[in-house]
Amino acid sequence: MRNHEIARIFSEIADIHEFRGYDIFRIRAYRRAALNLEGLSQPVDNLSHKELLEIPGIGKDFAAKIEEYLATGKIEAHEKLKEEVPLGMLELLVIPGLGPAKARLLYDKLGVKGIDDLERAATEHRLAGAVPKFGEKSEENILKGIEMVKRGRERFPLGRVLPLANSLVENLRKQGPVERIELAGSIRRWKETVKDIDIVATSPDPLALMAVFTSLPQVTRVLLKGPTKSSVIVTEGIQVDLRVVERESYGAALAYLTGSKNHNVRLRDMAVRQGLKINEYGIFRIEDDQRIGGAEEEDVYRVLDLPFIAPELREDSGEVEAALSGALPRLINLKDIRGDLHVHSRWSDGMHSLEKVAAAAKKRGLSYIALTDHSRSLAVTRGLTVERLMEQREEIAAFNRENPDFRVLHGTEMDILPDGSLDFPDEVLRELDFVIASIHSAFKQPQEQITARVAAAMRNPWVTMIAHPTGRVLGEREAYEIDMDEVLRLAAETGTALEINAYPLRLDLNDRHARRARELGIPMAINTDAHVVSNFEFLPYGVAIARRGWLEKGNVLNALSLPELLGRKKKNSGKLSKP
Ligand code: DGT
Ligand code: CA
Ligand code: ZN
Repeated sequence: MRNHEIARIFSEIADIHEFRGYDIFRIRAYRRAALNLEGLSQPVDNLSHKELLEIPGIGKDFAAKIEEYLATGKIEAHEKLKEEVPLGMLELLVIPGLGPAKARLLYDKLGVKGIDDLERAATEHRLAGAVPKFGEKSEENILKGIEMVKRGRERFPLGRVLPLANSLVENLRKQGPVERIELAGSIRRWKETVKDIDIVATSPDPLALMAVFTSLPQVTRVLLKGPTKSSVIVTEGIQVDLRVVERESYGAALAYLTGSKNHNVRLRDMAVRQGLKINEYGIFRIEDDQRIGGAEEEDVYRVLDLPFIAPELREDSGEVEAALSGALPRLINLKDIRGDLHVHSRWSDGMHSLEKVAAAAKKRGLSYIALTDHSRSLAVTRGLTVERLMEQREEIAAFNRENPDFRVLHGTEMDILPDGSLDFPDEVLRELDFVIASIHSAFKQPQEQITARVAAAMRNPWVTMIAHPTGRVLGEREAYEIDMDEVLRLAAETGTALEINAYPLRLDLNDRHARRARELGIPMAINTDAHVVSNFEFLPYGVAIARRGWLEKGNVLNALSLPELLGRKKKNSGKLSKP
């Protein structure tokens, strides 16, 4: 959606304004407009001028800028502003712990104009003298941040690449000539980060298709153009490879290019032992080179007498053995998800009313949500006091009375405070339907301390679930030093659910943790943590991580019907949530 592109430009304008020391109200206005654009459920392309003005935070000036972007693909004011800041400055702003204001100080005092300057200054301990309250520890953190940003340049978060990849496939399908076309590689396996975009297709006129591909509007550079393979660089610097193959080879090529490499090696070895050869062109009998399949991907598994193995499992992490012994999991599907147990509204830092959130969830096919706004200590999110929590309870009860076909559970996303205590006392928690505990502060505590915080929360009989248990944000923040072995052990012991947070930059727990959680019988939940209704669209990412973790429907709390969910009990408590 272009909403996202425009939102990014607005926040970049805000950053530049802040770097230049412009008017704080103007900066806030841009940030607010950006946030509201992200939260919009329809594409801005479809909105009339009048409807644009109805978006909160969008006045005449911003509406004109949006229209300018839709018409020309850029915003002149933004282009001008970019010339006013040194090249490389904007790149600096993505480093955690370094906002526009600090970047400005470093520029003024040390002449830092880009990431390489910054790295040198931090290594030479010159930052501390330039920025107030900056010490050796901060310099270390900046260096870590630089490393993460540099690493992030090589692999891209799936959530940033997949929408782009889908739009490329859509374009090719429309402009053709194309018969069959699909994404392959790590994207098709839903790996959390990907190096590039791999596409496989068949076409009656491969050269014509390649000509369309290399001149798509997203393409910024053509690396290679041939009748069977072309490679281009698209916006954001991502490489895209398109392979056009013969019809009889499509399935074999798709399997080959989906990978993983190690999975394919296993299959090929098995094939050779049976006198067969599997490659990207097809499946052949070795003795006479006779083709025995390859048009369909299923052929590859069929000739080896294996059941079809879902792309998400193809990591050579036991899936071939499981397929051989009939022990493949019956993976959870998106349509199995019946509710979302982690959702925010404007009672705290969400953007929409309870009604709007519930309506959007229902439209996505869900039959219940837990409204889990933040708790009182998290002031930046306007966390709820006990008093407001009780007011919210009334609103939810009234809503449920009027909407018998959907259910809003009353929950909280309660902060686990730095000293390990919980933000609400048990008398309050026992009144709620669903209690999430999670960490939003003191991320840098040593392992023992931060693990003990989460452990204390799990031991509390009223805490149903730990949200985003490791705290990592891809490309922004590493996981806390938390001891996951201990967390998983205690979750199993207490019956506390663990979340797979579907927000594409979180995906927390990740696939490996999810798989261990399944082995330990820990109840899991796949939630969007929606702050705006468009976030419900992130659910497929969470389901994909669950599938990569071998989860079945039975492992996932929000695949239960509402009565089943409410009937569940936590091991160390009389109830999981209140019936
Ligand atoms: P990444 O790093 O996120 O791009 O991960 P993949 O798995 O997409 O890796 P990529 O793009 O290098 O290659 C796509 C697929 O092509 C890979 O999953 C398996 C296949 N492939 C690539 N290189 C080789 C190779 O040297 N040998 C074999 N057997 N297969 C390969
Ligand atoms: Ca790839
Ligand atoms: Zn949340």
